[in-house]
Amino acid sequence: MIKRLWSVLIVLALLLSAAALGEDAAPKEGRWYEIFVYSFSDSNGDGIGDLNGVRNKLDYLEYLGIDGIWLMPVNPSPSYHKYDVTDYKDIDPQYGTLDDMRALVSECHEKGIRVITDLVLNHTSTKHRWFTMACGALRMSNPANKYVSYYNFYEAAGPNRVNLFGTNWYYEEQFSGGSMPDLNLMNPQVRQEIRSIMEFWLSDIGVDGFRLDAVTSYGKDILENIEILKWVNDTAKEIKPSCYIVGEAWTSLDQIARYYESGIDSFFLFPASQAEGYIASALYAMKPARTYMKNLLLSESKIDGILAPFLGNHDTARILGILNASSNPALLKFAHGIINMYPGSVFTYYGDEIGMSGSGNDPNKRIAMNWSEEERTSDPPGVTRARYSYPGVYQQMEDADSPLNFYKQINAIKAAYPVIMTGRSSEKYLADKCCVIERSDGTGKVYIAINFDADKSAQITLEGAYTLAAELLANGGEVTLEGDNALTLPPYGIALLLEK
Ligand SMILES: [Ca+2]
Ligand SMILES: [Ca+2]
Repeated sequence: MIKRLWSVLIVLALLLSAAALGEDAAPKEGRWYEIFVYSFSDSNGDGIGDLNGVRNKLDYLEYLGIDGIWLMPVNPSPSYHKYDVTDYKDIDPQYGTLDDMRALVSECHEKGIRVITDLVLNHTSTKHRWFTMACGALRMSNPANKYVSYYNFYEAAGPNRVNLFGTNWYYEEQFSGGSMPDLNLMNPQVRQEIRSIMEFWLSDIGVDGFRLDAVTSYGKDILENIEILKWVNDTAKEIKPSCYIVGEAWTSLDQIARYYESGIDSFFLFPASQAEGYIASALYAMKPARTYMKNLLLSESKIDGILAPFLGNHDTARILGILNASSNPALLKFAHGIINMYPGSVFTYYGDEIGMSGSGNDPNKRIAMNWSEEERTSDPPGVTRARYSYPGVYQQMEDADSPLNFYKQINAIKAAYPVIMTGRSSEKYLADKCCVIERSDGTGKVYIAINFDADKSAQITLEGAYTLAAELLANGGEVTLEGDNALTLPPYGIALLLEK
């Protein structure tokens, strides 16, 4: 009997450790999709996107073949974008309820989709209770009140300081001329609050991690920022070891590389995005393959962690306009193709997969997701230009050659060859307009061949023997591999090879 009990216990222990291993061993690299809830999908007819709207689109997220979604802030906030939070443990009523959020997370998990949410720690709303308590105390000449120490108050004016009306006090504020006061992240009481907020989201709601807003503004300098980030990371991983955290450090590659010292899993690879970024500049360079290869290898050599490349996000002009690709779907597809051949976690901003446009003021970059002409949310307030160059989702689903189906194909290939995401790169072949990257780690090895030429095929003769594993043809044509090593790639063609 005792012997049997022991064997049952051993089997149980094995099962438990396998389950724990399974969770912790899941690679953090993945295919991520950024959603602005306001503009994504409306479930209750008020015109504003909401959490149940996202739930209604889970089939679409599954169709895309992504590993996870990043929800821009969902907390109560007086602004449409919600980056100024008034309550870190609730959902903005425009978006729904905590129960809706729990349901969204659990339904995503059923489909194998991870969920991370924006965690805006640098500042709160002026309407957050902590700030109104602090201001009330200062107006009563009580600077010793604990909430005063939650923020950075000064008795003198200075840069990034806003006068507290009716007093001689000034508070630190960096982003909006007064409505987003900076928290004092060096204050242990503030950190206790943050620990409790992270416990709430990771344990009670069940999210899989966070996107950290504005980390370069956390403290007084980069050393302080890294120290705060290290604390955030250690605390979050203590609560949920498997959680994935990605930070917004909108700065140079060298500075981004330093931020990885905090232990945070990823920082967005801003130098790859936008008009001057690695992708757009490679596409317009005289020697695009050399430009692409150089920046890829440079990023990997400097960064010790998971890269997080992206073409654009809610703060940048959309890639469609940057590339002037409104009537050049091949170029749009190819841009998605080559950003996705970076290792790590590639983030796609909602709508970029269908070629949505947006530039100028912030709301223009956050217009309604184009499901169809009949099915869109209202645009966020302040939009001055909302134009759609490509058909909506439903129409693109029916067209095998659409940008949407090309993006879906990219994700399917990455699922079949996850070493694309988890491996590291080295140069196998390089010419001005075509290159072959070796991508490998302990789990496998693939060769990624890319032809950057918009008009001409590329002929590449490789050493060794290969088989053709997959192809991504942004501009049609055909890939051929003759005699195990003579590869022909059509214009804007990408091929995956395996060693024979
Ligand atoms: Ca709604
Ligand atoms: Ca700050």
